[in-house]
Amino acid sequence: MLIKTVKPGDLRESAVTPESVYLSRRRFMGGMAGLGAGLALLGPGLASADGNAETIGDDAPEWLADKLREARLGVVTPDDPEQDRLTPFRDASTYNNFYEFGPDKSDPARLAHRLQTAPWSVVIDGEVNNGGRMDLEEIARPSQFEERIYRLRCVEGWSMVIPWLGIPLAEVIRRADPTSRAHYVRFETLVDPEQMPGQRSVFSAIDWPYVEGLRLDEAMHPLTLLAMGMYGRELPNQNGAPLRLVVPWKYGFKSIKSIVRISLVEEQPMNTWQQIAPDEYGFYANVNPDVDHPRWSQATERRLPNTLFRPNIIKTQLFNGYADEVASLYAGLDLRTHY
Ligand SMILES: Nc1nc2c(c(=O)[nH]1)N[C@H]1C(S)=C(S)[C@@H](COP(=O)(O)O)O[C@H]1N2
Ligand SMILES: [Mo]
Repeated sequence: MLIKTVKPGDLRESAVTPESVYLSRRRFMGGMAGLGAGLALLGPGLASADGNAETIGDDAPEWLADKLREARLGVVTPDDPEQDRLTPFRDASTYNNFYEFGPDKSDPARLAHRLQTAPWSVVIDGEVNNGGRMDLEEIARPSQFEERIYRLRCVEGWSMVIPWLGIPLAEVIRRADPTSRAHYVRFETLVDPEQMPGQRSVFSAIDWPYVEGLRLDEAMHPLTLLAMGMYGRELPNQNGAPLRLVVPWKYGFKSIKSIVRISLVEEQPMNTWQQIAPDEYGFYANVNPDVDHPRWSQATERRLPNTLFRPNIIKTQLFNGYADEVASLYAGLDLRTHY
């Protein structure tokens, strides 16, 4: 698998983008992109060409619209030019898991528009020398936004390819200046039953807030992204606006949405799905075709969009195809017991 990292000095996307991705981007553009369109591809045209996505700046605060516009292409997943075509924005923004808005795939798109995403602040605390409550803009301002085209593999057995926009989590953590006791990072989603109907449901098994965690070295890995946009625009609320984690080599449940707290901690945090069903969901949750879920195989996945006549079942790859980049993080760890 090929991951192309673009150096800050590279300005012409067509010169540095692997052919397959460049083609997928052109397909996504509906044939509107000219060769050598360069960074213009990352501008509002990318969003509007799709016909579904809104234009950057419609809803985003001005500072965020500027950051999204200035994004450069970072890391992409060009593995297979047919399989790894971008998932249409419409599928990525209507087929969601976001239990705060309900258990059905259609609940978040239907109900998340209620969520107020500006102003938004995040508390950074725990084992840090430079923590505190920060405005989203304060968190984002010092970093260059990047576009990252990643696979997203849900533990339920479906997957997508999504172009995220955001900043490396490592930069935010570095600025918080962790102490020597910081070994893990713990994340929390907003709790607000008024805005999040799923949190009012008596049927939910989740003990809110939704919590996730990473080992510090996983959090500092260059592939780990804090996303504030996708498909050239701000994040739709149903995808975790205004700030969500994206860890492409792990099952989707690790990629926690609508984050309000990032804590550097000494002990391994208990994450929501492990708390609910520890035999089925662990802390690591690395994508692994050889370790089945107790109730289903993880050897294959259904790549969206699919139909009855084109089920689009593909082979799942170890670490979701990012093994070259991340396998060394797990040297000596038994992936069967540490699922
Ligand atoms: N706060 C919160 N984050 C969450 C979830 C959730 O229910 N609540 N679902 C997770 C799961 S199971 C998946 S597969 C991804 C889905 O992200 P998407 O809807 O943007 O595709 O979000 C993850 N992040
Ligand atoms: Mo998931």
